[in-house]
Amino acid sequence: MNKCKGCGVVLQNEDEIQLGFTKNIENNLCERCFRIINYNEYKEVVKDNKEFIKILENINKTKDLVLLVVDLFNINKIENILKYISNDIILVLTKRDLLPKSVKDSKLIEYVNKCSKNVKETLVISSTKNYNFDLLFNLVNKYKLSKNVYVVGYTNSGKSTMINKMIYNYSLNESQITTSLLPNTTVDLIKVNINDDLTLIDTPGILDSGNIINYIDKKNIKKLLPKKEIKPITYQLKKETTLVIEDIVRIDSITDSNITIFISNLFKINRYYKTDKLNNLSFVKLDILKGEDVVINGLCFIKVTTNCTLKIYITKDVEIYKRKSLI
Ligand SMILES: Nc1nc2c(ncn2[C@@H]2O[C@H](COP(=O)(O)OP(=O)(O)O)[C@@H](O)[C@H]2O)c(=O)[nH]1
Ligand SMILES: [Mg+2]
Repeated sequence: MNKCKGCGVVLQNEDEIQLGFTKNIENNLCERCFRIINYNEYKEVVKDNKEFIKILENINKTKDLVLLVVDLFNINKIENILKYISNDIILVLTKRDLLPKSVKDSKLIEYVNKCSKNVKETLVISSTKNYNFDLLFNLVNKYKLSKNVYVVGYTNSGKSTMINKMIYNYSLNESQITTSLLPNTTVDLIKVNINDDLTLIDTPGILDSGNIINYIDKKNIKKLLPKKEIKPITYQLKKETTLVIEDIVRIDSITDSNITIFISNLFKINRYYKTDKLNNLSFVKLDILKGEDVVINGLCFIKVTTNCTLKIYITKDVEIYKRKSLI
């Protein structure tokens, strides 16, 4: 039984529609991975979180070390995963390169401090910048209980990219796992031998149904993930002023407000006074205190520096919540 080296699916050459199809069963990659890697074409796979929870339950039985990979832009929802894991955990906060350099790593680590007693260590990395990988590698070797170490987290958090960087840095093995902007790229468990004493096991991620990635078109999906460090934009808004981010979200300042938006620099933001743009979308109205952020899941976060009221219009299934300021 051959498995695809890109996504972990069992290869088959019988049914073109089903996952794992390849014309030649001797290939290393399924056709879907081949197309993602070579043509940036993506075929949607719908996965059920039940499957992912079953994987976590099986990981629990092993007692092996778990690397829980968390995208720094989606730092708040880790409890949903932690509740399934009783193994020792190293919490890996990734995509550091996208947050402003001025923010201290220690502040980010402090933010998630004591989220679970299983967490042995927390560190901040960037896979694209190869930042802190020696530290990660040392911690993995220090805490692993057998040669197997599982890598888990939300889909798109950066698990496969991190493993590829581990391969690049520390392994003679050359094969790479498929990564992409879109959810559900990794389909099944993939064992990656880093050396004789260490095997990293990649897993498909849990889907976050409130993430905007599930609800916007391909053109905008490409913009969601910034290519370089985010330059936050600060606005002092008079009441009845509105910010419109392309055709995706509308933010009304009901009171005067002072806000800083952390969003991919690829999106254009326009300011209006008394507009009716996008007011057909559903909305939430939030009273926000100084020292809080509003998170629009998967799109941006907004740091608020004076108490204010914002009304946010967006497609109804996208989750919006308040949290203690991250930065
Ligand atoms: N800027 C930046 N992007 C990253 C980093 N790690 C992963 N990504 C991007 O995040 C997206 C999802 O990564 P992937 O590894 O496929 O996520 P997975 O679903 O958790 O395996 C891809 O577009 C990656 O290029 C990082 O450290 N910095
Ligand atoms: Mg993956």
